[in-house]
Amino acid sequence: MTAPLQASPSRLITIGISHYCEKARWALERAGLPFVEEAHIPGFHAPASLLAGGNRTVPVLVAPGRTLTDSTPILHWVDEQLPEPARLFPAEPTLRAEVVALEERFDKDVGPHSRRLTYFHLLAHRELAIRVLTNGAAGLEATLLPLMFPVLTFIMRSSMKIDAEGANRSLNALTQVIWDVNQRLADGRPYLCGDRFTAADLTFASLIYPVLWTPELTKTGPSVAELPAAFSQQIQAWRQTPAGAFGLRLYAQDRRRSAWGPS
Ligand SMILES: N[C@@H](CCC(=O)N[C@@H](CS)C(=O)NCC(=O)O)C(=O)O
Repeated sequence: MTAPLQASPSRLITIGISHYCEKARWALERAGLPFVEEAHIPGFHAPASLLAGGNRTVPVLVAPGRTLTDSTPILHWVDEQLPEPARLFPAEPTLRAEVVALEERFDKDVGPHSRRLTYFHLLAHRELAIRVLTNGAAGLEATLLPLMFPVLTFIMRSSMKIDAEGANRSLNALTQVIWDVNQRLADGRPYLCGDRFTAADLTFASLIYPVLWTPELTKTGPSVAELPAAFSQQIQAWRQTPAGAFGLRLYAQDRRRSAWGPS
């Protein structure tokens, strides 16, 4: 199989560290579709999203002839460019329904919770939080972030209900999903929906990645050992579950794997 040629690259508007953006980025990279990422620091993403035709959140993909404002339609659009065996959503109806249901569940039950728990632990540590939020970015946004930090964190805390009670709810929600994924993997299957890498795997791994603190996050950010002790201990505990080990394996084995097979 050979990757198709796309006339002009798409624009992917992101928050660099966002896991929903990582989900879209992974799908695009896997399919070999050309895109230019415009990564922002939280807070600065909103005008960029709106100007690109989004509804304030990211990712937004400005593709030839279409603008997609949510990670799930982005995955479906990517799939339209791929032949069936390489697709994230298989054609076979039963398998497809299973993948769609899991993808939706992880969007709802992992994404908001891994984000809230991560921010709950990080935002209390100004220098660490600035390092993570900047994610290696330079330029005006990175310069302004320290000045805007108090306002930005106030808005983040109130809009995402980042407090001890919210963090506890998120801890419980994530524990439940990890338990369910452990059960699903107990029969030794290589992927969540059988023997094929699907949108369920990609969505689980990308949305859980902050609370596994995968190597993607340590490239420019702090190591697990540098994180607040309670957060670091939770990450270590989850890494040792079958679901956590599975998420790490997907990053090690599948994150750079092309949908088109070995090149
Ligand atoms: N359902 C959306 C969720 C996207 C989302 O929550 N994005 C976050 C970044 S992780 C965002 O833009 N937050 C900033 C905001 O709400 O203004 C998707 O799957 O794309």
